[in-house]
This record gives sequence, C-alpha cells and structure tokens, in this order.
Amino acid sequence: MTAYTPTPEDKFTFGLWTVGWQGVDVFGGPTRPQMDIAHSVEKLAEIGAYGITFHDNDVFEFDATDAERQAQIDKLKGALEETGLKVPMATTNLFSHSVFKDGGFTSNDRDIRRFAIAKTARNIDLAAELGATTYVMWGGREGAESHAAKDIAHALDRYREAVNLLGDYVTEKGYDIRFAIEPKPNEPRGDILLPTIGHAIAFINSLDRPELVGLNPEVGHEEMAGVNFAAGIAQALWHGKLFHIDLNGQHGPRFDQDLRFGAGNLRGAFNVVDLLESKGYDGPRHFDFKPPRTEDEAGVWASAAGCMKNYLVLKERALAFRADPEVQAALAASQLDELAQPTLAAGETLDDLRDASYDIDKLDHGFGFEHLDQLAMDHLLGLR
Ligand code: GLT
Ligand code: MN
Ligand code: MN
Repeated sequence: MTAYTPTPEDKFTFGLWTVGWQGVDVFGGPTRPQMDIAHSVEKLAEIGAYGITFHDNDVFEFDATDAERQAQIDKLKGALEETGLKVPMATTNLFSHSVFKDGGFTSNDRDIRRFAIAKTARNIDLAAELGATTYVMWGGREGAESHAAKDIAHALDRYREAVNLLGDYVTEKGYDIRFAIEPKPNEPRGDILLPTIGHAIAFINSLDRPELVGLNPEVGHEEMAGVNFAAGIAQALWHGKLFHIDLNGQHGPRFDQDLRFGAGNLRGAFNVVDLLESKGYDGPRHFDFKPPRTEDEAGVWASAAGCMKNYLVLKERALAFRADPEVQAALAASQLDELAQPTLAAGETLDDLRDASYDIDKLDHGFGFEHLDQLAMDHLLGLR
C-alpha cells in the first residue's frame, strides 16, 4: 500500500453512469456491454471508493414497472450493504428519453414540465431512503438551438418554479437534502440555461429558499466555456455554494470530453486540488468521467483508478507546496497576507484615503508572481 492507494477516508465517489458508460457517442453505438449495477458497486469498493451516485435510470429503466423498479433498487441496496459503500448524492435523468428533447423543467410543453417534476420528486424519495444529502440538477436539455424557440425569461421562471416546488417538497418531507445545480454551456443543447457557475449563482439568489440550493460545478464544463475552474469554485466557496463537485479532465474549449481526472489540463487539476485541500471543502471528491470508448472493462477500472491516484498525487504535491518554507516566503513577498487585510484600517473612512499622499514610485513595484508560480510548477513536476 502506497500513499497513492485510495481508501474510503479519501471520500472518492463515482456516478454509476461513469463506469457504466457503454461508449455510445454521436457517431457510433456501444463498444462495451451493459454493466450490472451490483458489479459496478463491488468493483468500486474493491478499488477503494467511498461511495456511488446515481440517476434514477442508472438503476432502473425509464419504463420499468413498479416491480422491476423495486427489484433493481433491492439489488443496489444489497450491493451497498455488502460493500459498505455510501450514496452521498443522487440525481434525475431528464435528458435521455426522447420526451425530454426540449428539456424537462423548462420544456415549452407544460405537461412535460409537470412530468419532469413528478419524476424528480419520486427519485428524491429514493435518494432520501438511500441516505443521499445532495440532489444534483444538471439541465443538459434545458436550452435551445435557436433564438425564437425559447423565451429565456419564461424558461427561467419555469426553472425557478420547479426548483422552488422541489425545495418545498424536501422541506415538507423533512428530508436532509440540499440541491446542487450543475452548470454547462452547451451540449447536448446548442445553448444551455445556467451555462456557468456565475449564471447559476445569480439564479440561486432569486429562489424562495436560496439556502437549500448550491452548485455542483464540473471541471470540463467550465473549461468548455474557457473560464478558470479553480477560480470559479473559489468564488462558489466564497458564496458558501460549493455543495458538491464533478472532477474530470478536459482539453480546453471543445466538446465535453469527460476525461479521467488529471488528464487534460493538469495544471488546472493541481490548482483545483490545492484549493479544495487548503480551503476546507469537506464534501465527496466525485468523479464524473467517461472511460474512453476504446477501453474494455479492464480499461474502465484502470481509468477509474487513475482518477483517484491522480487526485492523491496532486494532493501530496499541493500539501508539499503549501508547507515549503520557500513557498511561504514567496507568498509573503507577493503580499498574499496583505490581500487578506481590509483596505481601510479600523475607524477609517474613504476620506482618509482621499486625503492621504501616495509615493507612486514606491508603490510601482514588481510582485514576484513568476517566482511563486515556478515554485508551484516545480512541486507539480516533482522537482521539490
Ligand atoms: C451526464 C452529464 C454530467 C452530469 C450528470 C448528472 S449526467 O452524464 O454529462 O455532467 O453530471 O445528471
Ligand atoms: Mn461533462
Ligand atoms: Mn457532471
């Protein structure tokens, strides 16, 4: 056992849909057979995961009878009991069935919206039964391909109505569940509502129960939008809204790659781990990746194990970076401690600033950020 061997204390979780992805993409059908959910749970336990997450239709088919649904739930419960794996999060599939082609909560068709809320409420009952405390809302189909097809203001009204109703629902039921909205800019829709962390935070602040709703940001989704993921989750933490996280890899703005964590933007991954580990994020480290369709089942588990190993390696490097005396000196030279101090001293007003004199020649200094960043790079590369 090395420092990079995951254990349940590391709180690594995986969506059933990740290791279970059969490789269907826009250009081709499945390259792997369907994976039995009990098998997924057993293998994830074997490689050191803490828990699993699921959509309703990862467990049972969309058109399952009540008996079929229950049989699958019982199978999942059996595997969870046998392995001790937890279910910290669950979510609803409001995107695969063709009825959701124009979305669920924001479909132009009112009855589809009503069905989407009912489907979600029913799966929230199951989530609560399995002990989940976070319920994710990824609105991949909530959007449009063309301008006139969607009145954005009305769609946001309907989105808000759905989230408010579901907030009332968990409150009335007394469930210990909070919601986490997962932003994404596009794919599968041409443009998706709540495309980034910032859009979603603004939306959350318009809800009836904003305290019940936070975010589930995904690395690749923000990077598809060309923004800095670590900076985005830093702001989410600042708002108290980082309820959950989807870790994976992405090579810049292009289609959603869902690579294993650490693949793609490795420096970005280092920054994410440094932030999570240094700012006290204590939720699960959840991987939402897709083992490439080139892989057989052995490749699926190699890919899943790689997510966890890369996290642990990056954690080791990030902790060493923060503990390095030279880094601490560089942080001080770059005035990070000064940024933490209020700009006005106690009792001062803006008048004190306005009337003060400033020695611009003295203020016009370098900040030493390149030296600091190279130290981070040296730690990431294992040179220190
Ligand atoms: C889907 C999507 C993910 C979301 C999942 C939650 S499902 O695979 O690509 O980013 O997190 O609904
Ligand atoms: Mn994704
Ligand atoms: Mn995701």
